[in-house]
Amino acid sequence: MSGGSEFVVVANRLPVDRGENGWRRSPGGLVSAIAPVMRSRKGTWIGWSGSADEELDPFETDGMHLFPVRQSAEDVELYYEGFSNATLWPLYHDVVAPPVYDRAMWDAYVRVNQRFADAAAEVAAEDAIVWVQDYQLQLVPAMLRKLRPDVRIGFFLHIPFPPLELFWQLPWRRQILEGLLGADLVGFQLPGAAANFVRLCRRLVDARNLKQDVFWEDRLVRARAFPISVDVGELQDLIGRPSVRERADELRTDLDDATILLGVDRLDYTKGISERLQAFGELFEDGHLKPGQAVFVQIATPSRERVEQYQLLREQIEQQVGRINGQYGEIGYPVVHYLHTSYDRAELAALYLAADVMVVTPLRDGMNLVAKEYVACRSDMRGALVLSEFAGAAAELKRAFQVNPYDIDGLKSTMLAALNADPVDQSRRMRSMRKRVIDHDVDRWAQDFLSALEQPHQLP
Ligand code: ADQ
Repeated sequence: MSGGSEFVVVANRLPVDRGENGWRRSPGGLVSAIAPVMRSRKGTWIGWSGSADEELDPFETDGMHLFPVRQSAEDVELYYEGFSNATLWPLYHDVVAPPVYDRAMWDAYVRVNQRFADAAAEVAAEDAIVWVQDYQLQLVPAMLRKLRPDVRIGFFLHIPFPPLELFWQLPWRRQILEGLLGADLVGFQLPGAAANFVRLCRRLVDARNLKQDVFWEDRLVRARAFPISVDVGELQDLIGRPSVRERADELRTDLDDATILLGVDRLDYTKGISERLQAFGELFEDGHLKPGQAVFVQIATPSRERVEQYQLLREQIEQQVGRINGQYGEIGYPVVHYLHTSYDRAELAALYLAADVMVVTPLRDGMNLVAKEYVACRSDMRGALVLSEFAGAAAELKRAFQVNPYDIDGLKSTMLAALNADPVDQSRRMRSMRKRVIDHDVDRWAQDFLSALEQPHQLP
């Protein structure tokens, strides 16, 4: 049986949040890049509403058809907090925390992926394009192909894809790989991740390949890199607003015109928050900085708060901030301002405008949109970006002050270099990074992926 949508997006979450006056489109580049495609192609977005045990009928909002998939509280615990965020997330991020291998979590992952695949099979029109998003849904491509061999299936992984030596740990490695191989096109952030995938296909399931084309069960599966980006138009609009500029000035005044270093992250152990705070604290200890002269503003969005590793991280960061302020701050001059909260886009844009140095130091990150957002906001060609070599964005933002976040001395000297860079150097670097981000925004990412997916697809 086929439904009526020629274009279907399948993602763990629906692209909407519940506000006081009903549903609102979620902020973020992915939604704004896909929304126009959804409208022009009669698209449907399949996903979870964010509340457990909620039974919702399909509905329409902002010109998008939404098809909710129900999740029980147990599914949320085992499939989402469990297999997705306690197993796959750490495993795919270089095992920076130990992954949990639990059979009940795996069973829930299979069950929930099947529910998403069934929903996609129900709503997709004959020969539809179905675009599956991210690590929570890696089994959906093969499950959907079984139900609906007529549809064209794309999959995009937003996080890193690990090298074979790490992926091999996963007790269900073959099932995950075969799940992905159900797609016609498997997209990654970086060419290295696509290469990891192809190597795994050869070693784990004996697939043949020609460069990044994999031949599997009489089909061609293409692996390609599509580095994701930001909605440059939205950010340009925000920084053009007088209210945002006034807010940036106000932030600078509130911080006594100190030099501002800024971190903006989900509170996640992959983001390297603790390493950057340690390095910053030591700059005071060494006498390179004085209280009142420089401040670190760390914004940390609450994230995955029911997963144990995240609770531990929160305690660790809060203690560390307390220690640094206790040791190096003075009355009226804390050296770190830590805010555990989520902000709206306008406030974030004001923070980006106010920050002299943006510090993005993940231990591993698929891309990292914060780095690109900062660059997109600095049309004044000011500001400096300190960027981890282990963020996907480092492959494109070559003129950032790049750093190995595990190297605390390296972090210290790189932060100092960024703080002391002369305006001409800053502006040269910013100009080159902006060119890349403006030319490769999130619309281009979506178009590149979809045109590759729609290319003729015969076996040679
Ligand atoms: P994330 O790990 O969530 O994304 P990132 O790419 O930096 O990381 O995106 C975070 C987004 O949330 C940004 O748009 C940022 O502005 C926003 N944000 C962060 N803190 C916020 C706060 N306090 N208030 C409001 N908004 C905040 C995953 C992968 C990344 C990949 C993206 C997209 O882990 O590697 O870049 O998906 O593919």
